[in-house]
Amino acid sequence: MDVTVNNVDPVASIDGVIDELGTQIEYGVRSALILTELDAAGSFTDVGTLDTHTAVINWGDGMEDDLGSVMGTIAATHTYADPGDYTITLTVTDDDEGVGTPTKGIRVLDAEGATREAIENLIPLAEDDPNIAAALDKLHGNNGGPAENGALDLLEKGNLNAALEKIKQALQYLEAAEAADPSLDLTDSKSFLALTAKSTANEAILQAEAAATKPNELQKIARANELVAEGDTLSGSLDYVGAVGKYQQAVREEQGIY
Ligand SMILES: [Ca+2]
Repeated sequence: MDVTVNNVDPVASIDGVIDELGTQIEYGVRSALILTELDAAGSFTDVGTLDTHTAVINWGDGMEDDLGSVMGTIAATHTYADPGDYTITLTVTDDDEGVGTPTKGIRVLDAEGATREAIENLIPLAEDDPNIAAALDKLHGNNGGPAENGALDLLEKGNLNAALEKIKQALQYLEAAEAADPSLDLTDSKSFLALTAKSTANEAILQAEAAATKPNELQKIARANELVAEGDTLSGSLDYVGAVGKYQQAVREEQGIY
């Protein structure tokens, strides 16, 4: 008697993508920032309990990571260089060439795009809250009127140091809003603005790296990278204002190099 044993494909899922501050990235809800790290987590099951598996994650930007042999869970890290909408595809393959290929769409923004998203998220909260309205004013400049000197305008003009000063001031107003209303939790907006500032600093460092030729310029870039790391430590302990101050210092180190 012939017995045919059919392989069953692995059932895989992308369980989440989180930014450096631990917030879930969800298309249309929370975007990611270029030049900051994202962690993707996945998992899979296979009714063929003796099957072995390999995994590849494709980030949708022309890059993929071969994760090799995997057992049940998947973890991978990626940094996007350019803004855009991307589809992340996880491919889990068993030893009989059965595959599971879940996908997840995400939006990745540059600092300007992220500032726009932060503004959109804060507008509904600003109506009855003067502190949030003041934060919006720092981000948008002239709050809804002709663009002037908000963070968004300054980023568009390439005045990164002044833009980060405005983001820092916006964060201070958001903290004042929370202090005035203990039921208010603006953590998502605050961490998003901190990552926006970090992305700005990293972009300045990249540009400086491309232009630097002199030893003192390379020294400044090294110092800027240290400042970004110091900022990361502060934002990790929820000191977003302090973190943006460090990212702003990092931007200032690069002034004159590019
Ligand atoms: Ca199988």
